[in-house]
Amino acid sequence: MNFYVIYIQLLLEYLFYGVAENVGNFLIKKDTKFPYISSPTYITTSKLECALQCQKTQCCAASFNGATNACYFNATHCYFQLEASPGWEVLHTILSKVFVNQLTTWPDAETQCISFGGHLAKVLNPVDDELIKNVIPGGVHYVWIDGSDEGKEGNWTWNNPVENILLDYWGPSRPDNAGGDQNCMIYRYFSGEYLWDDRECTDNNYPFICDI
Ligand SMILES: [Ca+2]
Ligand SMILES: [Ca+2]
Repeated sequence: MNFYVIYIQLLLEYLFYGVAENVGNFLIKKDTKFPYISSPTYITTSKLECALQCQKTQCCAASFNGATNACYFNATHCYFQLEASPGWEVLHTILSKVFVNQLTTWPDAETQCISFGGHLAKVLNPVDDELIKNVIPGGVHYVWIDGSDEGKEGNWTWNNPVENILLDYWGPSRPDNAGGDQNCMIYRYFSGEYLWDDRECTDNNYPFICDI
């Protein structure tokens, strides 16, 4: 993989003094929790490699351009309000939510997440919910995540490791176990927002999100 490290002093200035401004291909909004950004790095890679490389170097958020495979990430500080310009999307990788745009079954999604060094994404707190919604590209209406009730109908848990599901982001009247065999969890776009639904685990139709 080729890496090009670019230090952009302007970025520091904007984050110290500006609220929101375009920097190159980025729109950076100041985050009051983290007063400055340092050592931004530009690489050319795929989105997954962008996220994995960001994760390896403990960056908190990356911006990825799908047209050029360019990846730009911050090595030391998280910017929850960092927004990408058109054509770019923001990956929050230290909090480990990585969208993988391959349509597959729930078990295969988990296998692939394991191959990346993680598992299907869990929602253990409201930040997880927000991060997942942030990494789902526009127009994608179904995305596998980790929950299932395969062990016992109606007993929903996170897997790997097994944990109780403490939050409730279920969609209207969900889980409904429609057809009698819906045992795997998905984020689904319900008229304006992403909420949980249960689907057949063998549906070979959905991208997924890993915790890596
Ligand atoms: Ca079920
Ligand atoms: Ca359902």
